[in-house]
Amino acid sequence: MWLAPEIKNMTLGTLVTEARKNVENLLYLAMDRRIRLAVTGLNQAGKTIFITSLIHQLLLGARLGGLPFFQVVAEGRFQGAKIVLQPNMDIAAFRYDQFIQTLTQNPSQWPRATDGLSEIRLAIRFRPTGLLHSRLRASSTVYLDIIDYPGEWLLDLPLLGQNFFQWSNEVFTLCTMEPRLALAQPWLEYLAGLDPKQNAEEGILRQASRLFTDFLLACKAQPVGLSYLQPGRFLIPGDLRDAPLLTFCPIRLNTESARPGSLGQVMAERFESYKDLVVRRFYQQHFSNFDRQIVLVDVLKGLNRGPNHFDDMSRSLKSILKNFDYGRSSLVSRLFQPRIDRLLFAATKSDHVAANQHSNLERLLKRMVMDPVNEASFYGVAVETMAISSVVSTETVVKEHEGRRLSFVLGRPKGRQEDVLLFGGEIPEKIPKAETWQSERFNFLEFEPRIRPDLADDRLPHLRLDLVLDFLLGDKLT
Ligand SMILES: Nc1nc2c(ncn2[C@@H]2O[C@H](COP(=O)(O)OP(=O)(O)OP(=O)(O)O)[C@@H](O)[C@H]2O)c(=O)[nH]1
Ligand SMILES: [Mg+2]
Repeated sequence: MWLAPEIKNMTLGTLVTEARKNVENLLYLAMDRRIRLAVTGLNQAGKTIFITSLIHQLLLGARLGGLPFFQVVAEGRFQGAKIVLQPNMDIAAFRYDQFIQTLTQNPSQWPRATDGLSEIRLAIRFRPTGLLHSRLRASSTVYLDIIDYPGEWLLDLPLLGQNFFQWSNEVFTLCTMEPRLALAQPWLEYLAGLDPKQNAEEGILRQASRLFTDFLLACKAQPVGLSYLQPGRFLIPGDLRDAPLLTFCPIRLNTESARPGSLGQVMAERFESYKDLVVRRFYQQHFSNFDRQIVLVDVLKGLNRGPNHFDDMSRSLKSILKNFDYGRSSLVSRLFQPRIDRLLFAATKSDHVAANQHSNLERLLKRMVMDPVNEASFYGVAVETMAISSVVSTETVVKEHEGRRLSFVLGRPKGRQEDVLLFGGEIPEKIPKAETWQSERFNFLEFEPRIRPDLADDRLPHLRLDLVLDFLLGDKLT
């Protein structure tokens, strides 16, 4: 009898556990009781802090009056939330406990950048609305599944729609413009000495991919900070460091095919293997079947870095979003092909600017994501945009200055020892034209977390996470 290799290697016990897990998941799905939330964002957009604060607000904030606009809470129907056993045995647990500890210790710190995949499942218990429901069941439970991952890996998704020839051409085109042009020189010079038709040798492959990786890392590093960088595992290899899968780079091929055993052909082969074994697998296992999505965007960082970077960030977001399935969801489609039917774009870290700037921040984000919003709305998806803050680390202080009332931000900028009062500047409501975007036009600072251990009310302060929860989950908690 033919058995898939992954089944052959399982013991009876594991098979039973897997089967039970699948039946359980199917049951929750059928009862519309399982929600897979896609938390999408480029690196450092604020995913880990958002997930941490979201969990914290559900576990604690709801009871402490921290979610006034989350209807299920406002209506007194929220009974509580709990972290429960996660669905997959082979994925690291999202370390909520560690992240909260890092944030609330004295001095408080932000958790480090993520370097692998992790997941968490929350059970949310509530009293359903409506007479019929209330008589049948005193309470209902919804399971919320969330995964966290390094933002760099997201940029691999667009590779699925390209072959090696197309991808190489795209990279070379991008490298004709600054800041990539200068940073790519050592790699491009090495490539100039190679012929794609020559025999492939491991030493050459390794050196070419090392120089290409150095180029990607230089593009990512401050102060350059580009986003559209692929393949993602070259930046955060996880357990694939030095694997042949990560030992290739774009090369100038004149045609889409090359002689077997040649440098060009081996590079193309490795690129395809990378797509199959890393990207497709990751996509199928973890990036499909979402019901709801929040896209976190660090708009302020984009503004700080200038027009080229802003475009780079927008391009990255657009090409990532093309890889998700959007559409109105019915019970049948939920079972066989779940689709995202609610999509929220959120400008993160809005506490970096004074409260009177938040509406402009939201308007600017709306402009940035106009195309994906139109596309999703066309398919019947409910779409929203908001300016949020997962963990508020500043205060807005209004002061008279030369006869005008101005809003300032009070907080401890990153790397500083004491609080400072800053006039953060104004956020444009439209994307500024490149010619009016002089250097240093925007300089929004980043802040250290500011969680006062003496606060009687010991929940993390946030901005609009209750509205986020209501939009993303509210209709499932009725
Ligand atoms: N002030 C403020 N800063 C925030 C907030 N959320 C995130 N940050 C800042 O943004 C940084 C990145 O946040 P993370 O949540 O680690 O970002 P990420 O998207 O998980 O990043 P990767 O793991 O690299 O993909 C943090 O270290 C903080 O400096 C917020 O709500 N307020
Ligand atoms: Mg992270």
